Amino acid sequence: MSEVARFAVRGVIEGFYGTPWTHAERLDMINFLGRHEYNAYFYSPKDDLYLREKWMDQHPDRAMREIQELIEASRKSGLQFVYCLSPGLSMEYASESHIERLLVKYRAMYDRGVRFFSVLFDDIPMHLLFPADVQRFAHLAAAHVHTVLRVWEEMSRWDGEVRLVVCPTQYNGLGKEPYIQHLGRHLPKEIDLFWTGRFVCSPFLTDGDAKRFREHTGHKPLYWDNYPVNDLAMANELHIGPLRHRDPDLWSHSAGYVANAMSRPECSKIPLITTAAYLRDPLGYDPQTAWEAAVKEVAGPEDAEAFMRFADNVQSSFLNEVESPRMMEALLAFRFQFLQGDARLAVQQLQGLFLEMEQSAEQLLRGMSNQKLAQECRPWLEKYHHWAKVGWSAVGLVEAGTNGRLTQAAYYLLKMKQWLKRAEKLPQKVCGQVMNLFVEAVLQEVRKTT
Ligand code: LOG
Repeated sequence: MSEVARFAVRGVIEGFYGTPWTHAERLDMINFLGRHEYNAYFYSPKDDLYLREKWMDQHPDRAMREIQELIEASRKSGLQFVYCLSPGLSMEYASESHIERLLVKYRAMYDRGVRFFSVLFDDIPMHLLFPADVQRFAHLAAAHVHTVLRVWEEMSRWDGEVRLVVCPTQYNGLGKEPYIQHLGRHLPKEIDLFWTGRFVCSPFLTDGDAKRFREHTGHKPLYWDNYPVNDLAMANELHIGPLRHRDPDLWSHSAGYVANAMSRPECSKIPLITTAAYLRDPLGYDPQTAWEAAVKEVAGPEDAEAFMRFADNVQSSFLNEVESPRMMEALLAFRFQFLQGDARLAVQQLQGLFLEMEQSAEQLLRGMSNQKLAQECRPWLEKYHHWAKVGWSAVGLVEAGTNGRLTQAAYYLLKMKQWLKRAEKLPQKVCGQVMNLFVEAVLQEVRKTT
């Protein structure tokens, strides 16, 4: 561990819903994580049947061979491979044979060299599902305590050092909710608890909340940060912006930090590089600087500038409400300049902006040196391109209209509407509401003058 990297666990979890990473993507990611001073990779794609729905069944031979390779690759990259199981959809906690089956799965990984394990109880019903459980346990937390303690008891007897982390069913909030308090207070301190902060996707992670979590549960939280993950309701957002709003002292109040990644591994690398910068030096972390460096590294030096222009319009998420700051500023300046200053210059400047936008879109769409990145971003890039065309036609319309060239204005109006239709057909989030508002303002002017 480098001297300045102070979070004890610096991990990435493949913990999203949606298409799991391929074996090649995982190997590449593990290598990447090692280079960026992460020290743990949590293997837990929600859609891998053998980790959740079929948690009782052994992985098919091929998957087993691949897992073996991942374990080996992790070791070489200086990472712990963390094997996670999510049995809660069908586990009868009171059943000793279910506990046995769980242990058989973990043991198979232990025999292959894994020493870090996780039991995930997230995203399952908050109540007990089986009559035998209802009879035996007062509530879900009691059943989970029983299960984890049984697993821990067995694991601790295996000869090597093992580590266990549990994801509670209630994994966000204040830490004083009855379920998590019960869980925390009945599990030994060396078992870590995952926590996503106040919310599933927490805009802020603070020292104060971490301290309170510890007071209530008796455990320092192991942060499971739901960024950059963009699954389910967030699927139209591409989380390529930098990590923000994580307190600089979090490392001393937590058991570690684990980022949940996107099902798009190449795109994930951009925010994950910024996260690595935060983990390395939380106090000195500057999102913008880290972001620019990350884009340069992932997009490559030839495409970095164009990609940064694009990314500037694809940065909003629960971490950041601001979208398209550069464009926003240019549009405000345009309005002012057009109405009260030099209208011709105003038009020229805005035309320049949309032209630059179109050129960067075309450069990136034509083919980037990082083809995988281009492919993963494609729908967002297309929308970015369409917005450039919308903007370009809108400026043409304003210019022709205010200079009395009505046929030309009609042509631009038509073009603008065509491109608008194409842009709006794509559900991906690009430019937030900024372009829609601009178009609306232009259309209002058109209505006034016709
Ligand atoms: C899941 C996670 C998912 C994420 C974001 C946790 C602990 N579990 O609401 O697998 O990727 O939200 O949608 C989750 O966060 N549940």
